[in-house]
Amino acid sequence: MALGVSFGTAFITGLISHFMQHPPDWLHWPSRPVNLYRVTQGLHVIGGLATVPLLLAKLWTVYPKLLQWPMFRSPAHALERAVMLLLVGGSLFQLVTGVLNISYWYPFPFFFTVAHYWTAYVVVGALIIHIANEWTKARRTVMRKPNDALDRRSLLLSVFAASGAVTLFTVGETVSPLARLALLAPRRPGLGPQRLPVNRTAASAGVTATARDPNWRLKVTGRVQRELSLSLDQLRAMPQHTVRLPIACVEGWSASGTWTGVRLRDVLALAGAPADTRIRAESLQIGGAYNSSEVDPRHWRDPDTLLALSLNGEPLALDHGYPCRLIAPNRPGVLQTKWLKTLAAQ
Ligand SMILES: Nc1nc2c(c(=O)[nH]1)N[C@H]1C(S)=C(S)[C@@H](COP(=O)(O)O)O[C@H]1N2
Ligand SMILES: [Mo]
Repeated sequence: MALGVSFGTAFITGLISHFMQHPPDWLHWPSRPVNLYRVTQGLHVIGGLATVPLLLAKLWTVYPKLLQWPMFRSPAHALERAVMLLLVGGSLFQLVTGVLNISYWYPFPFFFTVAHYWTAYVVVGALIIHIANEWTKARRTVMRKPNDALDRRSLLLSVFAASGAVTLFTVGETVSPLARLALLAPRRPGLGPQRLPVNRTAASAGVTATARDPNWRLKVTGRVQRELSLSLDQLRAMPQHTVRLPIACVEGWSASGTWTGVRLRDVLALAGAPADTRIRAESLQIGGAYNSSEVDPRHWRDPDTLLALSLNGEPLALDHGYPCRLIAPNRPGVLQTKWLKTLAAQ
């Protein structure tokens, strides 16, 4: 039952994350509450980690069935076993690839997000069939007082203790008062330049020279009345706003910062961009999966959506996107594009 709940939660929060990053035309994701994605993705990743002991314990209790003989008693039994193969194989695949992904280790030949996304449907499909098949039997077992109640209790207690320990030692990657306990987490709030973690550094993005170029300009192009080319000084001369917003990485860690800069909507008003346009924010970074992102109208019209020039009271560090980066409420970290070069109205 615990596995059913945790897989269900992972599936829903995973779909949220997927469709936030790949929104179909009819879906307009709200920009509020500002911490919503931080919560759903924290649940996805930390809940997923806490699921590892649950799944291992479950497999340990059922593995003798793997060796049962004859392998297939009937066509129906063969089909049932095929579904179990998908369920067990798929579940292990999701947990293993998820853990490897947040550890930045990619020993597999496929692209993580695509494989993790499609396997989720296979696992949930197989899980629904499995629950339907086992419902009556499981109900009976749960209701009945087991003759080895002590064994069952100690097994459950140790499994939940293991799950709880995993949670306790990772949850600090998003709940900052517990940051010091986040020993199992790959990123910790507070660690990094300007007290904020960094995933992709300027050096690894290959922008150290272009980002420091004194002739850097922010270009506003596309479906606008006036194209703009703004220097850093011109951006600094516009009305500045300060907001407190998190970077909420898809890998589960998140941390709030105090960002100061120009409202995206002010710059777009200056350029005369239409109210319904989507903005493509492009980085100086050449190549890489996250060198651009799209900002839908709900997000760019939000007063908290900034072209940030400073973080925690200092000019933006190079690794945080100097000279100018996007920061918007309720958006995955991958869409908070650093080292901006162009805003193109679609
Ligand atoms: N140009 C560019 N911007 C980027 C990225 C990137 O790889 N390239 N990574 C994104 C990811 S995955 C995250 S979580 C945030 C992290 O921002 P920070 O390094 O300032 O904490 O930046 C985002 N912006
Ligand atoms: Mo990220």
